[in-house]
Amino acid sequence: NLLCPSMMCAPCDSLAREVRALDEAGADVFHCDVMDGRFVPNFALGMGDIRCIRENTQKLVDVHLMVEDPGRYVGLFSELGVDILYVHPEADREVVRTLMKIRLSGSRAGIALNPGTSLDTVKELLSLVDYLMIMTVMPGFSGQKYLPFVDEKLLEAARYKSRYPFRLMVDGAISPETVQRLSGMGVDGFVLGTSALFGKQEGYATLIEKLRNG
Ligand code: S6P
Ligand code: MG
Repeated sequence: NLLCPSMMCAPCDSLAREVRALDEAGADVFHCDVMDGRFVPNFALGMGDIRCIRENTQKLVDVHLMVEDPGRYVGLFSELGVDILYVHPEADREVVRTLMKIRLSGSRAGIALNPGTSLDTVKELLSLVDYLMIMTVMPGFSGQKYLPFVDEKLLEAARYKSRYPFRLMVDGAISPETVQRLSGMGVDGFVLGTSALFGKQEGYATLIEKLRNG
């Protein structure tokens, strides 16, 4: 399982220190949410934050672009040394070109799908991606409730794994119980925010260890 702390949920006093603590505690991928106030009604991490995260870990760094026309920004993020770039097909009329551009830039390509987006509309993209991230909340905010109707899409996505080599990820309201349950359904990676990792009594190492070993 890939455990991916959602860095927009990290305490704000020292980003560099949080990154090093999460790295040491066993995090696999640093998940960086970027929002433009248009595709979603909110703003999130900026270039300076992502640069800081990149500079403080050797682990994988992903950027989840919740922006209109994400293809315009591929160069910007690949120059920062981001390992995985997620785009929303809902926000991109040229998504095939964008995914090819991401791979050409040397990063891994991912698509993120809103809860209401059917897999049927994107199955043609599955041979072009290394990661498929299914949103289990509407993108834009942390601290929301898990949308149970997405389970059916997760089962369907897991079946596509036998045909395409992508990793199946989930993002939104992922609790320790959800990690257990969805692992059993074939999910490979989990974005961890306020429901599983941040603002808890226990330290990162304990929480991550429990999430890994149930
Ligand atoms: C939501 C964003 C997510 C959140 C994450 C927070 O727009 O893409 O990555 O940061 O879902 O986790 P939680 O447990 O607060 O929902
Ligand atoms: Mg995200």
